[in-house]
Amino acid sequence: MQPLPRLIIATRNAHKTAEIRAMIGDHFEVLDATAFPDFPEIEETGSTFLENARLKAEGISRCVEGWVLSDDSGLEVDALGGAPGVWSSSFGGEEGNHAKNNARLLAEMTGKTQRDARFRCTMVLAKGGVEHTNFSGTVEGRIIDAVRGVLGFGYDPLFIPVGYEETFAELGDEVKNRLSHRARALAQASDFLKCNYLK
Ligand code: ITT
Repeated sequence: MQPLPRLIIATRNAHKTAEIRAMIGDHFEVLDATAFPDFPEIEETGSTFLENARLKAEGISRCVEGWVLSDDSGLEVDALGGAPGVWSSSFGGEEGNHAKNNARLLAEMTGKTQRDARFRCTMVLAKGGVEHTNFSGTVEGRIIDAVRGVLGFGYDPLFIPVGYEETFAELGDEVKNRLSHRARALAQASDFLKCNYLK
């Protein structure tokens, strides 16, 4: 049997990698930056998801052979003018602290009747330090007023996707990976790689 083509994900977020692997692991050997201790820490200085996704994909693809896929993602809440957006991972004051992020979101949403929100994911495919193409996906939903569920990560316990009555943290990966922002961006990236490069 042929070995699977390797796809490096420019992330240190194990939850993202697990979701991506669950969705395309039959077609690609999915590795992330945690498998390469020498990879640099990429500073996310962009002001859009695309700029940050580009920084991560281009930066990591300078250090490794083959295709690199980045994922910059976050939550946009209409009543907060699109916040936390690109600052989703540090909204609560401490990078990657999901409990603090959720606590701040709940505080900001207190008393708000407009609860519409969406997750957005932008992915960049790069090779040799150069972006080749990019893809985006969103999933619409609403923010509830107390955390529910223990599955997933980040803002999942506060987000109910349109058409459901449970949060992503209650629905779990099988449902989330069918309709999430990440699933929608990844389907395009995966089709692109399969059609153009992995014959
Ligand atoms: P990398 O930069 O290493 O990929 P990160 O977690 O810092 O990891 P981002 O800068 O893209 O990644 O920030 C993503 C944040 O957005 C994440 O920490 C969550 O707070 C939120 N987020 C993104 N996707 C999510 C999802 O599927 N479910 C819940 N929260 C999500």
